[in-house]
Amino acid sequence: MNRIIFALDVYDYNEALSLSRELSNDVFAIKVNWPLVMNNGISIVKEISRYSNVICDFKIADIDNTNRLITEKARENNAWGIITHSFTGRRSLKAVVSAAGDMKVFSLVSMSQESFIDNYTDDLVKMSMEENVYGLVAPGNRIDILRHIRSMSGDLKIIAPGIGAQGGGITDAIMAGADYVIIGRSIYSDPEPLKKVKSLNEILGDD
Ligand code: O7E
Repeated sequence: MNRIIFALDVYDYNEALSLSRELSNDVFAIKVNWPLVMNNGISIVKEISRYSNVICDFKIADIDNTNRLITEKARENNAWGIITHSFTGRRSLKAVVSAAGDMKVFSLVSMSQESFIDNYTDDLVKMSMEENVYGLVAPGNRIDILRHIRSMSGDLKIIAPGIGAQGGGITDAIMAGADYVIIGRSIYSDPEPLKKVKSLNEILGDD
């Protein structure tokens, strides 16, 4: 069992593929964000899905129809999961959930940096639960907020960024209720990414 979601925030095609191949057995999923897709196109999602679960972090935050169009592209390219904002409201969130099919939908309810979303977190958690998302994105470096979100969100999966480069501790985040931790720079900027992942898994007691 692995609880690390690797944030593959690089531009380069060869680097992305080689990191995906190298780390896929030791992470739960690989999160793909705009930098990689902007440089390589959406088909990079399908390529990486040959090695790992892929979560498309497209930070979807638009009207229902545009959300649907973006979600369908992720699905077409074999994504395992998709991350959407929820502050855009119920109609937008519904569009993602309905277009996602079997893909897991994660709704962001609080960021790893202070933001205006903090004023609405409770409402966003409630709405996300009512709309049957699979999980939430909550900050792994703001432990009180993470703990609060965990207490509200039943058995929804929580994935938590903010570990390492943004100051959060991996064990703290898991203890506060994260099911998975999202980690980017601390892994891909390390001279030995695989060794780094293995050492993080060891800290968590995961193999
Ligand atoms: O700081 P790093 O390098 O470990 O990377 C963290 C990753 O999580 C990076 O891809 C960033 O875009 C993402 N993230 C946050 O850091 N904070 C958030 O609040 C939310 C996300 C995220 O995944 O956004 C989903 C909308």
